Amino acid sequence: MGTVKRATRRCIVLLFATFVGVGLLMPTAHGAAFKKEYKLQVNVGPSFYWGIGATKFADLVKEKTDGRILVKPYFGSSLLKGAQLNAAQMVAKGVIDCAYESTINISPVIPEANVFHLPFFINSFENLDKMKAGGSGETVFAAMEKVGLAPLAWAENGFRQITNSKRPIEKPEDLLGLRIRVVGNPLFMETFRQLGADPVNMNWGDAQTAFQQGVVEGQENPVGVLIPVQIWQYHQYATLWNYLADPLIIYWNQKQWNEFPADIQKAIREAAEASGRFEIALSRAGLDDGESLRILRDEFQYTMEVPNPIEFMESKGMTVTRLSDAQVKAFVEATAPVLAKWTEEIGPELVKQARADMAQ
Ligand code: X2X
Repeated sequence: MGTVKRATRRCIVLLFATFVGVGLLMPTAHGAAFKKEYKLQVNVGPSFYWGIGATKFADLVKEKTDGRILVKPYFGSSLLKGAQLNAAQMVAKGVIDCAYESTINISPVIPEANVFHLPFFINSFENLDKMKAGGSGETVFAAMEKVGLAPLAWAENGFRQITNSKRPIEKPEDLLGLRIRVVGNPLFMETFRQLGADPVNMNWGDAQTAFQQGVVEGQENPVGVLIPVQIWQYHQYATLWNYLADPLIIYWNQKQWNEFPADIQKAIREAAEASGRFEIALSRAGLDDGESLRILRDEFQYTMEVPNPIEFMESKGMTVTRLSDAQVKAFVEATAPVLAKWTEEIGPELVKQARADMAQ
């Protein structure tokens, strides 16, 4: 019996020593504390430019951290059961680790993000880039930091265009009574009501079924969304009106972010920036002066499957309407009350800042 007891004691001593030893060997604050997988929220599917950007981000994080950090994209808002507008709240709480997400979907938590969604306010890539790089972008990032989010970089869904199954939209009256699916952000509902349309809000997952079933007659999304959903199957008419921009932001739960060692933070931030540059070029390819196609080819050795999205939609039988400056002016005037009201909601200072950024 004595031998058994002694053996047991020796065993306990050994175990204890092992624990102490491991404890001493283990890096104390960081290192060993990484999760097996970091969940990345993405509202759309993997074949959208936005989804391709999210996959690129995950790949680059793995590469740049030598496999220490593994990010897994969860597409179609599967982590949120489709409730796209809850993304920022869930990342702030730490229920989801990070997101590759639209400024529209962040707006319930960050009302400042609606500065990008004011109707007929931005209208060009150049203006959008000036806002992101200027005080407007800074204000949005600072607001995120205040609620427990760490913004890392910008990407892009694109300027949103309208499609419908009834008629070409050339003037505000053409929208009268059209049942249009919009995202559940009140600014979108009010913009379309102001134009005389009949907006209904639904999550993206439900929207795709609604297009198929003809529950709605129209919708608004950038070409990077119109092409993968093959919108021409449901809507014959598209109007390129650039009525508002939809940037994406790559962001992380702030508490978790602050606990990462500096080298990991640096690697992830670089991955976010590079994937954002790549994804913005995908979203703009064929829509700018050729710069985005050049970036894709020279910097990423990437050949676009659809180098000219507008021609591509036309080749599928769509009637694509481009608005003249005078036609755009009619929409600017028709939506002016919404712009005025939402300037107050967002904060006149931020809207003033946005105008100053664009005038740079
Ligand atoms: O819901 C939409 O329309 C989408 C896919 O563009 C966004 O997530 C904002």
